[in-house]
Amino acid sequence: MRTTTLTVGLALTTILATGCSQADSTDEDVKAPSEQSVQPTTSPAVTASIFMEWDEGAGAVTYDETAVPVGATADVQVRVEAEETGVQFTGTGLEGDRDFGAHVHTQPCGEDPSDAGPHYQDEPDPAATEDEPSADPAYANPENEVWLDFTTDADGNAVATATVDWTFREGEARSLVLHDHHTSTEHGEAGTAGDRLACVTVEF
Ligand SMILES: [Cu+2]
Repeated sequence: MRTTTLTVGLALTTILATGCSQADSTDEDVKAPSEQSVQPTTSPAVTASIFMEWDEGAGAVTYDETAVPVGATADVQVRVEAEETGVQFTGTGLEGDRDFGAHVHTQPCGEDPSDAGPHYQDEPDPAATEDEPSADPAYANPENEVWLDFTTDADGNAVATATVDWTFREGEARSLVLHDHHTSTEHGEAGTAGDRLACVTVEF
């Protein structure tokens, strides 16, 4: 019983607010679009998704419907500016008053929570393997990875932001994973945050 047709991965491309400030004179309406000063892309790229059970093409998947109910929403904004990358997560309809860990991972979401792969690292940990992902605080830290831990309010809403001084390698950062608790920084456990509760596919 899945009535999810319209909610699959609503990817909202950024809409630039052009044409809002030109009401002063009708004579100016003939100005060609090319003459308007459109700034280069400082606007964030936005991926807006609604959590659902796994299905082919799902933009956001829940693996724990108590923490992340079907119908909860995720909005991920990515802004690149002067070699810095800012990521903002906004969630609604999540379990209230709850801690979550959250990181950018390397693979898109899948049916299995592990499908999202390990964390994206700016400088990859040379000791990491497929079976033993990086847990060395020298690499698994919020400067070398993107961590977006948050705590929801009583209504299940949350906003988390992170800024790093590097940019993603294209095609190598492809999801945001929500975890069971805030992220550990201890040696051997650095970067771990418990079970994977949900996943949002994002092309960072
Ligand atoms: Cu993670």
